[in-house]
Amino acid sequence: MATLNEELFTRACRSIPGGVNSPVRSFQAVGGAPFFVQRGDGPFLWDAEGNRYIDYVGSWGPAILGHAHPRVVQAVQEAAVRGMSFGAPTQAETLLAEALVERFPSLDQVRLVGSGTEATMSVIRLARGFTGRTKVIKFEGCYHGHADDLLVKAGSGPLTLGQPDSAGVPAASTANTLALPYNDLEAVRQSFAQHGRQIACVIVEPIAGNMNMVRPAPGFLEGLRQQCSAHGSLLIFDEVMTGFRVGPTGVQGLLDIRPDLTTLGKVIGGGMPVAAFGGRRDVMECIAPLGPVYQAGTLSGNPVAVAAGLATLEVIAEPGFHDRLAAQARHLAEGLGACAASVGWPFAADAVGGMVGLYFSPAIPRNYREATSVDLPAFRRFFHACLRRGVYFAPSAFEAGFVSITHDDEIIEHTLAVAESAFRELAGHHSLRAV
Ligand code: HOZ
Repeated sequence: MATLNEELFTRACRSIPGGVNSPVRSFQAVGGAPFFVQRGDGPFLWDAEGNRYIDYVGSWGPAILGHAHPRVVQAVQEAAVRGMSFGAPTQAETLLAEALVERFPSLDQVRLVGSGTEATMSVIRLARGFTGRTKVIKFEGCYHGHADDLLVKAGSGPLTLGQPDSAGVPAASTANTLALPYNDLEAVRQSFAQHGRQIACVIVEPIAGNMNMVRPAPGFLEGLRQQCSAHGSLLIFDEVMTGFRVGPTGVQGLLDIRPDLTTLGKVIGGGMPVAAFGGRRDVMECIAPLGPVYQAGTLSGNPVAVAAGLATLEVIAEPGFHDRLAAQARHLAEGLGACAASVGWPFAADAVGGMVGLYFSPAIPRNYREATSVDLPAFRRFFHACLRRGVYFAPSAFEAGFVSITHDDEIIEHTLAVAESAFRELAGHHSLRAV
């Protein structure tokens, strides 16, 4: 007999393609039906059947304070009673813009939009408009939203579904996109040598989080900065995932590198649809109404969403927030490594700030090729073994994991006990198969 979650999924599939409004949620990569969330609180989710899960997806990054944080909920309620959307400026938008500009030294100005995809597609148009050039360098396995010209060797959902290049994207849309291997500075140098002054920008996830988490090699981002400056191209850090997540000023703050332009999202909306792009004043002033690069949106800077973002940024600005978050994520990553080692399973884990990587491979991957060479069947079995025991990791081997400030030591210890028995189940299954 079908469970309630299965029934809800079957029903959803009748009116929504694949039953979901974003593909990775469908569990297609891990098998089975997704659970339907009824509510969330702190580190927990409850599904429609009343099962509770410790959540390491965290809405794919925004839930840095855990679910339904009281200050965020209050801010949203207070904003909602004043009106949901005006399509006219509100002061709260300026406050959020100021909060971003104050914290990120590379941002002279920002524009608020509704999603990370809008931010990245707008920033590419801006880079092209400002430089008068057409070519864009991106990196294999990086995901910059689902705009046509960026769906080339893309990570996240396209990679999870085995379609890193999407159907429906005309060749002409990607003709000017150069996809290079992540962490390969030599390939970047060659590309600049070949295409020289045609390259408008280099866009990079400065810590990749959409082919699992992959750190930049020492000198890689510095090399990108140097190449862009030498050739008059703009360097864009896509910090939709990493901004406020790996530290208070993103990867650029951790490594002290100043990109020309930055995209932000996820945390800055506190769980509501807010994203932003920003950077050098001379570049940002090319956007309409000041300049010729057009960009707009009815729900951009939506007052209710902005209220959630502002409340979230206030809480994470409290002293010691990111140190605590990072310690919790490290506890998880080190503990998972120890659990796997205790049964001799080839596994590695890593953490930066509140972001974690779980790799079903003996070493931490450094690029798309290594990230996609992991043991997918083992990942799937581990995922389901954890889920059955009430721990929800991302249903894809190609997504980062996220810890919130509410994932305290007790929650992490409980997770590790679950992971230990999941690894034991994996090892038992393996030795049974070997018999
Ligand atoms: N592509 C998103 C993660 N990197 C998933 C978004 C979602 O399903 O909500």
